[in-house]
Amino acid sequence: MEKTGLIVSVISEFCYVKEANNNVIYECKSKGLFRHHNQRPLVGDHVDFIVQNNEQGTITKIHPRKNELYRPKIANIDQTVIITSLQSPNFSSYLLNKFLAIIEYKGITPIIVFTKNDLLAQDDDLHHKYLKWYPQMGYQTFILSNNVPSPSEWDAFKATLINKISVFTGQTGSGKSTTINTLLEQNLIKTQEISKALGRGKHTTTNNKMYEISNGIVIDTPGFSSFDLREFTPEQLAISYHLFTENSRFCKFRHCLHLNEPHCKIKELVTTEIIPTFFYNDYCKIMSELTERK
Ligand SMILES: Nc1nc2c(ncn2[C@@H]2O[C@H](COP(=O)(O)OP(=O)(O)OP(=O)(O)O)[C@@H](O)[C@H]2O)c(=O)[nH]1
Ligand SMILES: [Zn+2]
Repeated sequence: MEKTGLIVSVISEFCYVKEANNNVIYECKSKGLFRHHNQRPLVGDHVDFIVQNNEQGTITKIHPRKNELYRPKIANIDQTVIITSLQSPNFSSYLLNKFLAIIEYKGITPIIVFTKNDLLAQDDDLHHKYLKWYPQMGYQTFILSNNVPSPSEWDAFKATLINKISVFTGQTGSGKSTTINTLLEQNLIKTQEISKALGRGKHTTTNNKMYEISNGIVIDTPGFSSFDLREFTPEQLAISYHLFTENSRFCKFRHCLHLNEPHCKIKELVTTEIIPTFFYNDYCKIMSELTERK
């Protein structure tokens, strides 16, 4: 019988497929066919599969992907939650903006979650200098603490996860796992650690961990420090952020890199404080990192 489902885990040659509209997970092999076409099933793939016996099956078709990431290997991501700690490790706008560039360039919606708000002193000017700018630039932003959770802020954050495939990313130690645990502990939400459902707990350390939260899938990427910039060109970086994508066409020069070119719309937006100076300076730093490498 042919079914459709979602790949929730890939462990060596096996794919674990959650059947659409229920919680049954089938252990499936993919037909050798895919290998010949250089097509490998990924977590997040929507697939057709045939069940032979019990909970074992064969994947017969991988549906077209709307996007895919290489590190971690995941397809059809709806959004990436960038977990950014305000202290220990210290806030780095440069690191956050690097994440944003890659995520936005791939057409994936970013959600910024600032964690460890409890460690920040009342009079800290981080908010004034940096944090307040992100929502002003149009980013969905949450300021949270796992130690002193504020219910309304957490509820608003949880609502963004409903029915979505969300990848949690961020610097190591920023609080990805802790934030997922806080979500799991809040009993209003339906939870299931998919790797547990697979009964293969011992494999989970080598894999991204997946959870069902708010009827969506949340993927943790432990020990994953930053995205790979290798596939990024300066021209792509120049149109990566949504404000840059929308406004680059008003630059005088096509393929303007917004550095020393005259009549650059992006630099004009910096002057008028639509784009904050620190954001632009980080952009220049990422750009020089890209061009030095070439
Ligand atoms: N004070 C405070 N500590 C936090 C908060 N969130 C996480 N932590 C602590 O920060 C440390 C790192 O958190 P993790 O959740 O392990 O970080 P991670 O991003 O999953 O790290 P990796 O698995 O290495 O990628 C732990 O000691 C947490 O207890 C917070 O909101 N406030
Ligand atoms: Zn420009």
